[in-house]
Amino acid sequence: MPKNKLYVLNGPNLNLLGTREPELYGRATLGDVETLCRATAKRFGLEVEFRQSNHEGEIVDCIQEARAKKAAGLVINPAGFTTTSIAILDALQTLEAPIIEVHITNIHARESFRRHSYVSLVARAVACGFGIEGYALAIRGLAAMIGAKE
Ligand code: CA2
Repeated sequence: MPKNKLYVLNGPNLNLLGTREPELYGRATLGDVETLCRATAKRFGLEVEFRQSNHEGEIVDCIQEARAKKAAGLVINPAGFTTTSIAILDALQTLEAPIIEVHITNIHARESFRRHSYVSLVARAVACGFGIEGYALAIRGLAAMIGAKE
């Protein structure tokens, strides 16, 4: 089976993108993010499994699914679980494929409690502060890491 599937996971409240706090998170919706991810991945011959959940255990299930399906890589915006979830960290630690962490905002320029990320312990790279373009950058970087050519 060819390893051409990327998982793009989104944590709690990201389903609200584009509907509230546009000054912080912009006006693009999560649907726009999905379209951007699919278009970027397609340039490298990659497919995207795009998910969002408000529930920690569901995100753990998605990570386990990515492992079982032998995903070529995983992009995750853990949102509010970034700073709290050892369960998500534990699940990510079982993956061999590269993991890229994305944050729409620059978490280092916000409240100090947003700065500590459990996910960063296992992420090969982090994109933060680029708005939704960070997802496209993450996929381009992942493609380079796994040798997928444009
Ligand atoms: O900048 C990011 O992408 C964050 O991961 C977003 C999280 C926040 O807890 C992280 O510190 C940084 C919050 C996601 C909430 O998404 C909303 C989107 C629109 C309106 C309200 C919330």
